[in-house]
Amino acid sequence: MSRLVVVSNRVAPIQEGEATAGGLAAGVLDALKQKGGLWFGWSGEITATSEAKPSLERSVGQITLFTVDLSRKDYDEYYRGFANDTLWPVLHYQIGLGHFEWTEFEGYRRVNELFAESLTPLVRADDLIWVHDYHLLCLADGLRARGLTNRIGLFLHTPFPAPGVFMTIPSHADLIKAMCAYDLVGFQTEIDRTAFVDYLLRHADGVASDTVGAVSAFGRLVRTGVYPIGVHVDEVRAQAETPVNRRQATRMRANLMERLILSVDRLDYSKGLRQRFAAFERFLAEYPAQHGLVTFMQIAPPSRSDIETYQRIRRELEGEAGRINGRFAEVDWVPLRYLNRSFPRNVLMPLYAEAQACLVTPLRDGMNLVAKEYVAAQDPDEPGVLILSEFAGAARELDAALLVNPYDEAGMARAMDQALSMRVEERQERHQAMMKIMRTNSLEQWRDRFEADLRAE
Ligand code: GDG
Repeated sequence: MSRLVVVSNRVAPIQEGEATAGGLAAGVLDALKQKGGLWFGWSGEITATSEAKPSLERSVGQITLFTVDLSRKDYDEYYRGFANDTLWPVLHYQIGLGHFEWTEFEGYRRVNELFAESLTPLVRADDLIWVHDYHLLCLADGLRARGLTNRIGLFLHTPFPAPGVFMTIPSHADLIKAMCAYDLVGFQTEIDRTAFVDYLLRHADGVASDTVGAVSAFGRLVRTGVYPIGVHVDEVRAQAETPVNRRQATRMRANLMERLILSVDRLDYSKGLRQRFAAFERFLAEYPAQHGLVTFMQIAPPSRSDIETYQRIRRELEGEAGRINGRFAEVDWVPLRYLNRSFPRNVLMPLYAEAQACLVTPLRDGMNLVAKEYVAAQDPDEPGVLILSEFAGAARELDAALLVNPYDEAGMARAMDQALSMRVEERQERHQAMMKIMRTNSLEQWRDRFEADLRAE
């Protein structure tokens, strides 16, 4: 069987047994762990110049990692600029936060070309190439220009917005044309897939093909599909239950109040942390009976901290956490614990199991693996309650959660109260329903279905 070649922005920080704050990492590592293959990406190093000279980073089991370094200019224009300061906000419907510069778009294209140039000599004729995420929308175009006829697929971990939103990016037409060089483009939900197809049909002279989900555009046939990413449910529960892990969580838990509401997110404006803090404040104001009983713990490891919008959200949250605690805390009770750092996974999973409720309220999210991990970590006899944003991809599957609108502070406050007072039978019923879906849409399924579809004629 042909080899799998995985390409994603980063490779270096992802090692087995090491903490990582990105969902893609877990999925990609898993995809490669069993069958083996090659993984290519940026080393994380910034050097004087970018050179299309891939170096063998290391071999982990059956996986061989190749990386390239980036120059400061490339990093600034491609990664910090176009990918994270233009594409990321727009893909998450945050048009007002997006900032566009043509020079940065050129940097983005240049790095996609650099990846293509570096990867081409490593690829064998029958390799299957699986590219990940919004950093590399133009990679297949670069590989085709170098004569590669391999199957090349793209999986977008983020949402794909309605065409009108995507078209606020001045270079939208170039991006879409480049995306049509892929054979298969995979999305987390049907909403995202439909938005992409809609763009092709209405704005790119695309023609729907007889093959379901396929569109002819720019002289190529692009197939599209929906592949909701999942988690290893049994592995998560096992980690949550392991006695040695559990002891640490119990110790942490002992210092908190009776009821724990937990949130875990990369520190990112798309995760709706500001709105969530406001909703918790509303909850404290409207449900005084909960005072002294409940702790809301927000774990938020910093990410992309050299981008101004990320620095701003960090400052805002620090201020808000202090203000809310100042308003409600008692000498023996601090309602909000805001932890601006990451924790090892073997601490996080048992902590999920300790929490009566988990607040996952992004303004938009491709999927959101925290929601799925929380459900998987629960004791089936005494499960906690997931409060989930209707704008997270996960809400399409986990509709037995308490679904909320992250812009509705009062609604979220109500959901917190409902979660903390929900009877055990209802909690079990909701938990079972979600587990059933998660077992069907597992991480293995995600990987195998995408790979099979990419392979298929
Ligand atoms: C992108 C899309 C999509 C978080 N804090 C710590 C930590 N984490 C882990 C979680 C979870 C992962 O990071 C976060 O995954 P999410 O899915 O929630 O979010 P993104 O990073 O934005 O991921 C997203 C995902 O790709 C996969 O397709 O679901 O929509 O935006 O696994 O547990 N892990 C450790 N310490 C932490 O402090 N060890």
